[in-house]
Amino acid sequence: MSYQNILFEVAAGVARLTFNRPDRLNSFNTAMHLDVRDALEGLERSLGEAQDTGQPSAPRVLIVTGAGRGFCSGQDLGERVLTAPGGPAVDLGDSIERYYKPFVLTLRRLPIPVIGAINGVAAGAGANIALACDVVIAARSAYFVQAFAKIGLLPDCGGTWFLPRLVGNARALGLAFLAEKLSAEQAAEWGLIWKCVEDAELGSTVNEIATRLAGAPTRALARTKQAIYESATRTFEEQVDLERDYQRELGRTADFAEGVAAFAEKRTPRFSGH
Ligand code: T3D
Repeated sequence: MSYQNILFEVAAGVARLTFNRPDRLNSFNTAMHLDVRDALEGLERSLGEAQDTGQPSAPRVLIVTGAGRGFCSGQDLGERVLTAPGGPAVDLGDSIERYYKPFVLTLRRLPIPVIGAINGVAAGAGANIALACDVVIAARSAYFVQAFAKIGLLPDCGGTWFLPRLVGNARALGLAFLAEKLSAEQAAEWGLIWKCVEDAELGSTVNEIATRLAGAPTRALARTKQAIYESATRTFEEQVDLERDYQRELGRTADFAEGVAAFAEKRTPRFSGH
C-alpha cells in the first residue's frame, strides 16, 4: 500500500512507519492522520490474524521515524490559521478525539514493541508521540520541545501523563511551561528516552535492536509491555497477581518451550513469536 504522507513498509518481521512531509518537518495535517490510521489499522488486523492462525509472517516490531531533518513537529499549524482572531474556531478537542488519541493509544496497545527512531526535532504532539513509543532512540542532533505553551496550549498526546512519570513534576513543569529544547543527550540522562546515539549510528542501532526484537519471544514482550503500562493503575499485590496470570499463560507458549530447550542444549533459541 502506498501513501501520500507517510511511508509504510514491512520486511523481515519489521514494520516501519515514516512520517513523510519533510518540508513541514513532518507535522500532522488531516491527510497524514488518515494515512497513519489506515496503516496502523492494517497492521493491527494482520497481528490479530497472526495470533488467531499462528501465521509466522506478521511484523514483530514497529519502527516509527521521520523523513528528512525532523521526526515530527506536531500539528500542522497551517491548518489552524483560521483560528486566528475573527476566524471560525476549530474544535481542537475534536481533532484530538478523532486522530491524536487513537494514534497514541494504538502505539501503546500494539502487542509488539514500538521503537521510536528520533532522527531530528520532535516538537508539540511530535514530542509526545515519540514518548508513546516503547523504546525511544534519538540521534544526538535531535531534540524534544513541548512547544504547546508557545501557542497557548497544553501538552497533549499523553504529555501530561508521560512527563511526570518519566522525569518527575519539577522537570515536567519546567519542560511544559518554558517550552525549551531538551537535547537528545539530556533526555537520555533524565530517563525520558532509552538512549542517544551519534547521528550516523541511528539507522544501524535502530535496525540492530529491531532485528533482535523481531526474533524475540513476541508474546512475552507483549505481556511485559501490557503489565508495565498497566502498573500505573494497580497496587503492588494486584500487579503481582497480574504477573502470575500472564506467566501462567506464557508458560504454555511454544516460545517458552523453545527457550528452555535452547538453554538445556546450550544453543541460541529460535523464537517463533507464538
Ligand atoms: O490542533 C490540534 O489539532 C490540537 C493538537 C495540537 C498538537 C500540537 O502539536 S500543537 C504544537 C504544534 N507544533 C508547534 O508548535 C511546533 C512549531 N514548529 C516549531 O516550533 C519549529 O518549526 C521547530 C522548533 C519544530 C523547528 O524549528 P526550525 O528552526 O528547525 O525549523 P523551521 O524553520 O521553524 O521549520 C521548517 C519549515 O517547517 C518551516 O517552513 P518554511 O518557512 O520553510 O516554509 C516551518 O514553518 C515548517 N513547520 C515546522 N513546524 C511546523 C511547520 N509548518 C506547519 N506546522 C508546524 N507544526
